Amino acid sequence: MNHQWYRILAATGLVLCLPLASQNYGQTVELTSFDFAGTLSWTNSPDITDYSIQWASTPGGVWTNSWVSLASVVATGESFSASVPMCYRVLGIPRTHTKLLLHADGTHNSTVFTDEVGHVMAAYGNTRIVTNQSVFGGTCAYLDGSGDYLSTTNCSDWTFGTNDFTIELRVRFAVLPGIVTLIGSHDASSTGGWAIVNNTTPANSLQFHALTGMKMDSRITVSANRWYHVAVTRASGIGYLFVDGRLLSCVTLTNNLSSPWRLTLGATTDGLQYLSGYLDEVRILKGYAKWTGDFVVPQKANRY
Ligand SMILES: [Ca+2]
Repeated sequence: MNHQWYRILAATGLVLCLPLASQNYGQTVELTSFDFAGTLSWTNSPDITDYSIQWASTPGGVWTNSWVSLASVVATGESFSASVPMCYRVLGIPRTHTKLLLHADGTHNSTVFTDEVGHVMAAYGNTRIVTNQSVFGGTCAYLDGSGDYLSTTNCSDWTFGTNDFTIELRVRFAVLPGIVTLIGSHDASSTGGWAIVNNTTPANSLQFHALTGMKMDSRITVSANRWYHVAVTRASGIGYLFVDGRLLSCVTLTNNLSSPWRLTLGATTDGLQYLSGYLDEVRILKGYAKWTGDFVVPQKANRY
């Protein structure tokens, strides 16, 4: 993938756009204007998802991610205001990496869950959309902890092999009953697959499990009745576990991650480890690691 960087000399009013050598991330977008009052505008490419802006004091300097990531750009353009560093770089993720994107938006008590990628998402038990909680869109999924979960069929989209990936979701626990599977292609009675779980060892700690057991542990004790952003990524054989944008575990993770079962949210594939709580804004990127260090939790719903 190519990206372009844009050097903006505010003092003189010159705008220079020079292509750089290809990198693994980033995508070309068209810088359309800079008003020299701190607003940068560009035109979206339709097949690009997340945008973020980086800046550096020189074109060859260290690019900084400290600006807010623009996870969702719903119009044909976006502007962003900030103070005026010398050099900007606008990055995005090719849409083809997105394998699941579930906003859990809809009418109250609906059992229709739409994956923007197109996977059929079946709701089991009393799983439904509710309006009394939400991160984005005014609604989310509610699971009552007894027989409720969401599921798709088996699909190679959940088989990451040894490549990069990103799994992210929002969860709000209504109660903390014990071990809970938030998302995974994982059977509790055997080994294999992968899952993000809330485990009881240690008490109520968010973890990433794969193959024969726990691979990463956040080592925090979660609470009920508040939203968490949970993310797991792998970049070049290194696994990262984040809670609310904080990197809490980082390990060598070179395992070949298969997907021997269907994908489930809120329970294991064999109907155990039920979640009592809420899920919103679930996304899987295959072949792309969105984060490898602390980040600002996205402030908008993701765009497909
Ligand atoms: Ca939502």
